[in-house]
Amino acid sequence: MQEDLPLPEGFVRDFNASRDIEGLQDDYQSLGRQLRRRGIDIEPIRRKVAAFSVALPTWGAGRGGTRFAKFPFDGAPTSIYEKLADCAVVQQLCRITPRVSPHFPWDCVADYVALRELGASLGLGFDAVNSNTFQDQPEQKHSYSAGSLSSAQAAVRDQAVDHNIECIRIGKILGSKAITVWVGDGSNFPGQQDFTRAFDRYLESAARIYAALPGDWKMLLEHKLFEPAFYSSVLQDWGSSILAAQQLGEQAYCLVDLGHHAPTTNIEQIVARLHRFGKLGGFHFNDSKYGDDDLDSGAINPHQLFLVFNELIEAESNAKGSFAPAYLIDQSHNVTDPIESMLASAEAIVCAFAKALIVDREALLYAQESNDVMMAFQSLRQAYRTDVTPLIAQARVDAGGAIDVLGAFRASGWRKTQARRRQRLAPGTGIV
Ligand code: AFD
Ligand code: MN
Ligand code: MN
Repeated sequence: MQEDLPLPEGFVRDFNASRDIEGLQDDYQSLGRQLRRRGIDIEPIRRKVAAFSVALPTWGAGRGGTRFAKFPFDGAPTSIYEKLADCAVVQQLCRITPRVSPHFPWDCVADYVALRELGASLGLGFDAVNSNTFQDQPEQKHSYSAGSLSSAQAAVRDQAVDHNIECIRIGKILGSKAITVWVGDGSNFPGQQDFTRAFDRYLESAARIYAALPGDWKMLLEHKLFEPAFYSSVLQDWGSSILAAQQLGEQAYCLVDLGHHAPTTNIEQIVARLHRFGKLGGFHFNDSKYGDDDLDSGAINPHQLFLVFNELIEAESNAKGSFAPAYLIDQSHNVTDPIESMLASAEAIVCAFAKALIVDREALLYAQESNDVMMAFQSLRQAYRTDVTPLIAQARVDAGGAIDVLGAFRASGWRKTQARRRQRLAPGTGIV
């Protein structure tokens, strides 16, 4: 498939040539010497960084918003086609986001074969599909106002199950290999819902979706502690999620969204626990200060992001069977240009990954086994303190990406060009 990349052929090359490529090479060599003094060869690390990837959310290309307002911006994408073009700009500049994760019915089209081909021409594949039974659609027969997969009404559950099975059908055409199911089911008042009967209804519906999975697919169960105004949610934490995944079967896994826990939750410990029982399905990366804020990954708590990746590197080194968690950026871009936030977030995520790769795991293990608290902590702290940005940038440039992703995006004039081409969205109607 001939790639029809959104930015002109040669734009990245010319941009890089106008920047200090030699300076970057010096910094990379210097980091290599620093790591060599620790007994670490930078080249295998660079190769792993070059092979790293994280998917982009189609919905992240559009304007996000709060419960109260959404403030559109000029040049915002107004269709899945324009979202794909924006995601392709991210990939063309950063080189580590080669897949998008679509969301239905927001991304429904008449021809999914053509959509898959358009994605391929833009250098994009399709990752997990996302179903949506947390909103009512205009022509929908039964409302989800009292729940969807866990609804007390069988007709509502049937409609929600059918929607998920339709998402699987679409995903098969797009080349996806997983479906992520997040439901906004729960209760607002004590007594509104019987906890057990609601969870049993959720499990029964999830089993019907699971039965429709192709043999090489995964079903990712995304738990979430609360929504504003909630008293309880049906799949509220990793405990309920692993119980459900274990009951559903070996193709069911737990999906950890970094914003879906009570503040102060030790998320990296959840990662270790889910992996230990073979149920770690993947992550939705974002950051938060108070709730499910969907802020840019690493913007608030980069240390937590590093600790999550430290557990992932540890898990991969003692993987039981395959280790292939799905990585997705799941953010809401309320005030920034979504492309800039996705570029910055992809870089923060791969930085955390690279820092976790340079943890001296032998020294860490030795310190842990000998109860040397300070040296165990310093094993992590030394890696976290290391500036890996030259490594990230060199790997990106070697892969044909930009030496400075935000500078390149702004120099491209992409958003201004799109503002002239794309329809202006009225306030409050920003595309989800
Ligand atoms: C919302 C939910 C959840 C889900 C995402 C996409 O909180 O994170 O994964 O929408 O459906 O952010
Ligand atoms: Mn999510
Ligand atoms: Mn969320």
